[in-house]
Amino acid sequence: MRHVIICQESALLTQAYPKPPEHGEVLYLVDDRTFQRKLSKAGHQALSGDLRDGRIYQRAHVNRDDKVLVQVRNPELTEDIVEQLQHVESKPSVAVLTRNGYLPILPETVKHVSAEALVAKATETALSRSGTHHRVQALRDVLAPAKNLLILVQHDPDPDAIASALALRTVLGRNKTTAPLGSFGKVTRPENVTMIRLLEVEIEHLMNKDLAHYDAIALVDVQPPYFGDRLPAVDAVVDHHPRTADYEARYCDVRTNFGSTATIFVQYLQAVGAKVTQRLATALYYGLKTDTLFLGRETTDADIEAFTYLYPLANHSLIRRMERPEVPLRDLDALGYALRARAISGSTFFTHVGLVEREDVLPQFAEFCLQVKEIERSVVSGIFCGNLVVSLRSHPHVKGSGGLVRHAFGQYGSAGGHRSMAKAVIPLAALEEHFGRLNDADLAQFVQNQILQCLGASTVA
Ligand SMILES: [Mn+2]
Repeated sequence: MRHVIICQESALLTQAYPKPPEHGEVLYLVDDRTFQRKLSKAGHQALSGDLRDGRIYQRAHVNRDDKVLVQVRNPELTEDIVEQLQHVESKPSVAVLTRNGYLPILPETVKHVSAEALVAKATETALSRSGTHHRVQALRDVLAPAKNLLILVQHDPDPDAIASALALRTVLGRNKTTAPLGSFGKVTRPENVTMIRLLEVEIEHLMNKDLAHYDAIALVDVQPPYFGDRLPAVDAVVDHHPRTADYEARYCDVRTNFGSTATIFVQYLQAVGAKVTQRLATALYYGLKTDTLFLGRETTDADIEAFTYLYPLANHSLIRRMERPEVPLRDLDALGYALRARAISGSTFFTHVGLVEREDVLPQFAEFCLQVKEIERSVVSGIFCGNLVVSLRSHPHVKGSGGLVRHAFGQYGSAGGHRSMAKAVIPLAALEEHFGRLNDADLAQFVQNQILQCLGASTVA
């Protein structure tokens, strides 16, 4: 593959290819002998001649494997050159770089780029990075004096929060000793548990009294009102959720139009030219992906740019393992049995798996059962750590999963969720207090009855 650059001295293109690139050849075609000698002296291949005369293109053996870029000052000359290139027998790819808003008349196959538009886009990026760099500087100034900095996240931190915390550490040039990640709760969602295990992220479980140990607190993906009056003064807040109440923080960057806090941190990292490791990129990519439901929800250009930046840097096989946790071999038999012992009522699929080794097998299985033909809602239950765990999944158009599960099981344990995914965790002890001893068949029946009662249906086929 060869680039053929048809240009005059001072053309932007001669600056774009200052040295012969290592891969692929570059040939300059120019109309001025002095300029040609200058290019040759600099180590370039160059031919000179009348650019309006087809013979120069024959001499250069221009052909369909070439990529031809044209930039000359005179618009008529541009059109003449393109005309000559139309006569080359095996057609090369041709692009024209124009300036001063001039749009030459070109055949459809020849594409045109405006130098002004290119420059405008590049300068816009540089300007916005300069602005972001100022912000990062302010953030660093606020947090630098702290010997012990606490990076605090929600009670059950999600991938966006965890990734943002790691990114803040990188932006500040700190480590887990001088800037530990802390939460008053713990990670419970199976995917998130897998994420912190695979990426070796440590999250300290905090008690109120632990706060005295820190000289500064930074909140990521969350804001002070979330913690009630539990926190002393907060030093920095970086988040994308709407402000729910007034608060003070020495540094505050809240961007509600962004799909994730990870997006804000990608901009920080890019602005300061920080080295983004594969681990950090993987975390940020996963955070951005889960918070925006794979760019399907509340996504802005900034999110898409962050996604494009992170995609080639992230470890996708790790992401796969976070999204689709492995099924332990022992649980496979339970799943096989559960599939045969299914119950279907209308478009709702029920199955009870019994004792499982890993809790995340249940939502994964519920996801699978949702694929059964004509099924719109799947309810999978099982026993994990002395609890009856119920996982519900539904097609996107079947709403209200969270409400349904809350109605059905809220009185016995914790229950809730979103539109299309929900979960209940009920201590078996609490159930047996109500109903006496229960075997797996009883539990299966209990789950079905509770759900069907709430759905207003009564038959199980
Ligand atoms: Mn978030």
